[in-house]
Amino acid sequence: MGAHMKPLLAILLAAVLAASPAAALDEPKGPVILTIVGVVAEPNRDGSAVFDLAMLDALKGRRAKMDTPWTQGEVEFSGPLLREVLKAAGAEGSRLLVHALNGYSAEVPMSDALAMDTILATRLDGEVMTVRTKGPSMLVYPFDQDSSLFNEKYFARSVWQIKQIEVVQ
Ligand SMILES: Nc1nc2c(c(=O)[nH]1)N[C@H]1C(S)=C(S)[C@@H](COP(=O)(O)O)O[C@H]1N2
Ligand SMILES: [Mo]
Repeated sequence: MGAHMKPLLAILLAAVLAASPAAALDEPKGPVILTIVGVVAEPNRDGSAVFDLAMLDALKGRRAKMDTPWTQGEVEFSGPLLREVLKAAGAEGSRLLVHALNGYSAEVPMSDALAMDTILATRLDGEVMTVRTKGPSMLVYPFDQDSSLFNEKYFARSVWQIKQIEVVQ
């Protein structure tokens, strides 16, 4: 092999090595709005997976128009699918403990993320949800897809002002 090939190989090797960490979770550039703790295989900060709004926006999401007990008339929630957030974090477990800023928490079976189009809504009618409007994120069930979900069992799991999701084995 000619000596002139070596720099090219070095560049290719560097490119391959640089590409591998891209599969892991990026570092948040903006304020952290969600922390996933517990069984997390893709941590990006102190063993946990932290997300800013841009990271959540980059994930496959859903927008859904629906009525809820907390809103007036039909509204549109949008945000990443919960299962995509969990996948990005490498979360593996049987249940989730969803903790809110106000101290409320709810236990959510992993199947609610995997078998349902639950979203971690970050926007209400296109506007970023602030703490004042039940943000920075809210667990929204697909009430528009399945009206049988419209009951107290799922209302109690509809945690708003989410701070942290704990993944339990
Ligand atoms: N952050 C947060 N989310 C929450 C709650 C809460 O207190 N804080 N209450 C839960 C319960 S028990 C129910 S039934 C629904 C509806 O609560 P509301 O009737 O007080 O609006 O929201 C759920 N999500
Ligand atoms: Mo409730």
